[in-house]
Amino acid sequence: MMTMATSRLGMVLFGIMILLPQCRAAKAWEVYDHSTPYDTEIVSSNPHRVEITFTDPVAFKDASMIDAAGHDIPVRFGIPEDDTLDMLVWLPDDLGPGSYTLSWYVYVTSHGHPDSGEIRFTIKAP
Ligand SMILES: [Cu+2]
Repeated sequence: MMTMATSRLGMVLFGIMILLPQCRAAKAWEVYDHSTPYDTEIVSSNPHRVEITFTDPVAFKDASMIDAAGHDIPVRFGIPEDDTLDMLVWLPDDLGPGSYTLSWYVYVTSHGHPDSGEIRFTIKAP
């Protein structure tokens, strides 16, 4: 009886482990690797574009940006067709000095879940 119970428990535990999302088992929920400019970077002029690099392939979802006052700054974004580890966000040409928060949203293809984050950067006054 004891053996039967133990083996059933084992089967259940094994089943749970298989059903756990890959990222949780591997503790790799976070797919953000780095960005240019990096989070909290202070740059001396408009960087014109932000490049975000991920550790695992992602599919594009969305990106948006606000200034220090919370106003929306229009941005254009995309993931290069042949490069699913990078997301590019183009900034307005007339982006002036100030602090900005760029939010990104992606779908992590190999993990089967969405992910998002923020990159804050500051353009120094001349
Ligand atoms: Cu994951």
